[in-house]
Amino acid sequence: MRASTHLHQFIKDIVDLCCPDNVHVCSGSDDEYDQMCKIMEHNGTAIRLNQLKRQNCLYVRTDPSDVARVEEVTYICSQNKDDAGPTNNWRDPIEMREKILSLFSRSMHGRTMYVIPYVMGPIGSPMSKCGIEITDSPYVVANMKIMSRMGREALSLIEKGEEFVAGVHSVGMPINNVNEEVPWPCNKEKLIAHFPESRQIWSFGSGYGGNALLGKKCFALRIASAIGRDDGWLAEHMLIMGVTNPNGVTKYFVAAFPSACGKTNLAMMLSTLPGWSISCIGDDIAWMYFGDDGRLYAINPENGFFGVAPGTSVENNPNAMKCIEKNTIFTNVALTEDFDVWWEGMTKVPPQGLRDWKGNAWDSNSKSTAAHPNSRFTTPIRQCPSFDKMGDDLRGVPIDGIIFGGRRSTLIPLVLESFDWVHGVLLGASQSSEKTAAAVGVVGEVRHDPFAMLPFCGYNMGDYFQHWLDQEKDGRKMPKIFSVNWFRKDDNGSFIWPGFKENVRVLKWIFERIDETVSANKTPIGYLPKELDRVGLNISDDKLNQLFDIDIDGFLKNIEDLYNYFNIFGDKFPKVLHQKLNIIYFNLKNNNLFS
Ligand code: TSX
Ligand code: MN
Repeated sequence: MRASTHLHQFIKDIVDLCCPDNVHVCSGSDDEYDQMCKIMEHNGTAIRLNQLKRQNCLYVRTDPSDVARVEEVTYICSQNKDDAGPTNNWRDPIEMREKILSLFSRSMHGRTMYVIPYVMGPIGSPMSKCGIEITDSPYVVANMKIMSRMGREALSLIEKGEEFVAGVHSVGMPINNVNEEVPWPCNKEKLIAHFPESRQIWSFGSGYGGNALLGKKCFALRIASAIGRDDGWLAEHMLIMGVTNPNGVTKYFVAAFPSACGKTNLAMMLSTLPGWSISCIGDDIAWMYFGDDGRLYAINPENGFFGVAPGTSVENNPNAMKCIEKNTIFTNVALTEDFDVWWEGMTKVPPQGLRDWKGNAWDSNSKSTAAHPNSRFTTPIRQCPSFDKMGDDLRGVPIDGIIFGGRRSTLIPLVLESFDWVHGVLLGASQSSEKTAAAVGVVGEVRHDPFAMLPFCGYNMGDYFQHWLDQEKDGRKMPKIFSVNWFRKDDNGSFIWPGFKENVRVLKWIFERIDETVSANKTPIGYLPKELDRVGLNISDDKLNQLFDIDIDGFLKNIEDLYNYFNIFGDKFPKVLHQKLNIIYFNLKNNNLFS
């Protein structure tokens, strides 16, 4: 039952357990992709979209109960409970294996079992890693073809003895009689179990997104973060972008944001500043290591975007709109009369004759949204007009800046530079975001989300903070660390900063701080800009000042809340971070505004 490192034994074990009717080892060819599309169309899972508007695109509706990641039933099954930590669900690996055996027993009966060999990261990169995902879902096969380097090359690496992360996925709906198939098979009972020590993933009951595309959150974040802890590198929930100045000098940044902060928009953004341009390496995950030259390098383990559709428009993210013109899978968006797609925020006025994500006729008087708030596009990264060819570089790109973001209507300034590495790590650990209407819960409530890794860290988050601190070593050129917040509001409740393309002004300041060509004010909370480039920007001095105003009482309360939050990590919370927080608290309290 334990997945052998030998592929053929692994396949045989899973066949014996899951009892599929057929086994298909994926080649990753375009013909095979077409075959998956045909199966989905035949089963009613997918509809082919209008070829003239969306060439080679599929429209998929999931079961209404299977629309998002299932964090409540996501487990880290380390030997010791303490290795999962206070932010993860833990189960004893032996108990979990028993549970898995019963769930997966005969779970693929009547179905084809697909064996997906894939590589996360550019093939040939020393940073890349192999995986095998066994699944009974053709939707997963098609999505994995877009999201990873899937097929023959991966298989040949594994057959030559390359280690791989073993993943088993079943929608959990065996077919006992023919004609029993439904458009979106899934199971009421769901389970996602990670075994960081034996590098295994078992996912049952859901066919959607991060639950089912095991290369993404399960492997590239949860399992990879645990491998990174052991082997001295970082697997992070970060976009990777290039910023090029008018002299043609490019610097690369990584940035971590909680959900609903527009991370994909930032990764693909355009620039309003003449001569400045932005390029995209990735929008979700970065694997990072320090090279022999002492610099930090990053690769994007992914090969596509699995982006949230609602809010994406020609105005907000023209590059994303270009990406999704062809070869894209749309899931849970709305369908137009002429077989195109639509979602809230795509255009101001919805088209006539829409069908919503559940297949019902929809108009603007309908109570629910036409597209599900978590509806998605799966699209190849190379279709992004701003895709940076360094994204294929085997060594990765050198990282000069690390950015931590959040959605905060008060307190947190537009941009701030940390005093040093330890303070930067504290900024990451302190990341938080206000809930939006798109998520369940109270709108405006502040949720802690350290490093935007809360649901994705595969080990104890206290150890994770220490692992970040441990990166600082003699001989290494540590990237500067920044905090950003596009979402500060004025007294009328309006966003102060225009955001989007204008964020390039903030990136310019960060770029020039790294180059040491622009000055800053030292304050108790970090370095703030003396001035931002505001040529061509219609914003008053007063408004600009509001973006950097330090509300001392509010900040002190914020820090008190952080002390409480960090208590959940107990002894694992690094002392130096606590000390750093004490210093900031002390200086604020004593009104030491420095300048
Ligand atoms: O993605 C966003 N970014 C980053 C873009 C590169 N969003 C959307 C977040 C939802 C997922 C933003 N929303 C950003 C932003 O920088 N800023 C805001 C807030 C905002 C919203 C609307 C306006 C301005 C700011 N509209 C006008 O000013 C007209
Ligand atoms: Mn993400």
